[in-house]
Amino acid sequence: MQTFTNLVNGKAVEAADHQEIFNPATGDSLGLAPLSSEQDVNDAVIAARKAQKMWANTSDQERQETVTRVAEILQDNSEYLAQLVTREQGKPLAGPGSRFEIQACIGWTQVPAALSLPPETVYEDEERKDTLHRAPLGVVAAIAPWNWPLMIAIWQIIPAIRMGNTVVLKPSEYTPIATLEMVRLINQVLPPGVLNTVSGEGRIGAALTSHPDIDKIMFTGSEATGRRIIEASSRNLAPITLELGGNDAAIVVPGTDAKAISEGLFWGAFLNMGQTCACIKRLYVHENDYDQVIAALSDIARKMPIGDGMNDANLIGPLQNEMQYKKVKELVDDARTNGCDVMEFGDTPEKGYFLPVTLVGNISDGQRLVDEEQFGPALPIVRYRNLDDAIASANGLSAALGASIWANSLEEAEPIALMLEAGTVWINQHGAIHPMVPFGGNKASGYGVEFGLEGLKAVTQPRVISIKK
Ligand code: TXE
Repeated sequence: MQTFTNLVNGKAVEAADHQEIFNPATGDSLGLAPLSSEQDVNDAVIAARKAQKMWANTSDQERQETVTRVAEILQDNSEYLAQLVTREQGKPLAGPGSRFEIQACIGWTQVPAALSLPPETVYEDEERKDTLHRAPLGVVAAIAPWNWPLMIAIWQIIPAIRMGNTVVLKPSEYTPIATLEMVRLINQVLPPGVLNTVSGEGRIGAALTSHPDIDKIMFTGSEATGRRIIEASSRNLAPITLELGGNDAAIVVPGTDAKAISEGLFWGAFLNMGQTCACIKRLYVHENDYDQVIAALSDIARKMPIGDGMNDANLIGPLQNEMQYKKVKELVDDARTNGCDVMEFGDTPEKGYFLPVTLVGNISDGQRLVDEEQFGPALPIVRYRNLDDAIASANGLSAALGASIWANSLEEAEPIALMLEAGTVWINQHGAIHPMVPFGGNKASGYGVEFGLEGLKAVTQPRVISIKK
């Protein structure tokens, strides 16, 4: 059985303990992942601290070139990494699956490589000149989730490194192997200590985020853990970028052509079996359009091939883990018990954490499947009578990562978009993130943004040089 290792100061670290990782589609073993100790966390932070001054002193151009080489390594190993992601995380190779995830990793590496934050003159008159410089923060603790294990790790690692920080990354305990392999590969072009890993459960994440020598925390995960991390950061005063998932609403404006939007709605909701932070998690449809929208979505759902994602024919895979599988099942069962219309599509294999593609009609706000983040392939479709009610529903929860408006024309959609409380409001698309476009949550979905120039600023600290003329 293969044993995977963490990497600290450019070297593989033997762990005292391990956990076995299994393929969620087949139950097959993938190998042993390391379980770090608190001492390992300390060693990784020390290594990152030691490397940081040297790394910050390299030229901007040198760091750009290094990050560009990281993108090349990802490209050269893209099929190997995609297959590992499918076997560990479950998303299919095909469609918007693991090959798509690796291509996203490459894009989210190339773009920060090409961006820079040169000094900026913020004020000047006859007597003075004030210039804002962006200095690295120092050592970044990155805590990654299991839904897009490589892509989200890249979102955390690359801007940090690009701006002269060093990183200690902890992958999710559900999906450590592909991430550790990615780190091993990209370390070929990084100086020792620039990127280090620790692995294990929340306890190890807590040891890392509360470590006194951490200067910045990047976290994507649940709201409950986000709150714990905020408390932990009182030990190191590290600023935090917090992406805490969402319960994104999509509103279909009355009279919108259901067929024209159905493909976008479908993948907006079922991307990665719904295990995506910015997925459509509740769909609001006018009562006159309700039947057509359900029929159009059912047509797509009926044809969706479900199964082991290593088979290129399959577009829907298993849930990643038992916790999530049980949670989604529980929310759908709750809706069924309450008399909702549960429509299930597709033949699910007997083995593995598979659930059918599920549309749930005859449901309303206040039911658990609507109000709680299901993070799975079960979409509640809520009828509305007045657009104002749908807008109030969309804004009615504390989660506020994304939202979307679906309409025949921009004239109809844009005024509604401005009324929605969310970090991003998409029009006729959902979850359409881009490496140049800032992304982050409002309200309980977190704070701070990632991507683009704003994302780079978030891993720097401003330093002003003020000159008397
Ligand atoms: O999340 P956790 P889990 C949602 C989704 C899911 C739920 C729970 O609804 O059902 O969260 O998932 C690390 N200090 N999302 O249990 O616990 C942990 O080891 C520091 C939405 O996986 O938040 C892992 O690496 N770190 C989300 C990471 O935090 C700690 C994506 C996320 O785990 C820690 C994933 C602590 N005290 C789940 N405790 C999104 N935003 O898209 C745990 N961790």
